[in-house]
Amino acid sequence: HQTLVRIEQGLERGEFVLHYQPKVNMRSGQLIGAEALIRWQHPEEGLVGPAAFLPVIENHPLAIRLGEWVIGSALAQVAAWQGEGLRVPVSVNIGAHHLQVADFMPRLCRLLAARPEVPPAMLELEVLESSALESLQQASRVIEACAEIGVSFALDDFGTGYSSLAYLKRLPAACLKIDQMFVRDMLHDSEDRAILQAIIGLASAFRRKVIAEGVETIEQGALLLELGCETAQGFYISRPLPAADLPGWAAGWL
Ligand code: G
Ligand code: G
Ligand code: MN
Ligand code: NA
Repeated sequence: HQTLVRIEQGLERGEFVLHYQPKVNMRSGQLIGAEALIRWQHPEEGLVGPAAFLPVIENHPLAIRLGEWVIGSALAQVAAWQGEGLRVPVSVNIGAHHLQVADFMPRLCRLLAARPEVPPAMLELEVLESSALESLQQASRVIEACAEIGVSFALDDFGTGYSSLAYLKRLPAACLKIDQMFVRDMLHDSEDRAILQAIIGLASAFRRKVIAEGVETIEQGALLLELGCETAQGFYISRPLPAADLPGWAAGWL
C-alpha cells in the first residue's frame, strides 16, 4: 500500500493517468461513452491500480483534490478527442466523500467553464448506489442541480447497495449501471437472470437508462439484449485502454 504523502507527491508530479473503457450500444454497435478509470504510473512500481491508493485517501481532502483532477483530465480528454473528430462522452467515478462537499456544484461548474468547447452533457458522474444513499437528500439535490446544467448521473454497482425502491424514486439519476456480479454467471444462474430482469424492468418503469457492466462473452451480450438491456461495458467489448488508443479502437470496432 502507498502512503498519503507519496500519493500527494504523485499528484503534484503528474504521475496519475486515466484509462478509458468503452461503453457501446450492442444493437447499433455505436460507441456511446467511455468510463475513466484512474491508474498511477509509479516510477518504481509501474502501473498501479486504484485499489492500492484510493482506500488510503478515503475521507481525506486529498480524495477530493484527486477527484477534481480526474474530472478536469477527463474533460481535457474529451476536448482532445473532439479535436481528432471523435465524439465520446466520458463517465467519471465520484467518491461518496467528494459528492458531499458543500461547494460541489460551483467547483464542478468551474471545471466545466475551463473547457468551454466541451458541452456539460459530455460528462456523466458515476456514484455508488450505496454511497448516494448515505446522504440521500444531499445526493438528490446535487443530482438535480447537475441535471439542470446537463451533467447526468449513473448509479454504479446497482443492485449491490440497499436498493430500496423508495430511495431509487428519490435519486433522480438518469442511468442504472448493473453490477458485474449479476452478469458473471447469468448464463447458468437463473436467480442472477431474474435479478437482471428485475433491474431492467425497474429502469424502464422509472424511465432510467440501464447499462450492464462486466460483459465478458458474446453469449452474455446476446442474452442481455434479449432481456432488454442494449448498452454494455466489459472485456468482451474492450478492456480499459490508454486514452491514445481509443480513437483507433473506435475505428476498428464497427
Ligand atoms: O479498473 P479498475 O481496477 O480501475 O477499478 C477499480 C475500482 O476503482 C472500481 O470500483 C472503480 O469504480 C474505482 N475507480 C476507478 N477510477 C476511479 C476514480 O477516478 N475515482 C474513484 N472514486 N473511483 C475510481
Ligand atoms: O466503477 P466500477 O466499479 O464499475 O469499475 C469497473 C471495474 O470493473 C474496473 O476495475 C474494471 O477494470 C473492471 N471491469 C471492467 N470490465 C470488466 C469485465 O468484463 N470483467 C471483469 N471481471 N472486470 C471488468
Ligand atoms: Mn464505475
Ligand atoms: Na461496478
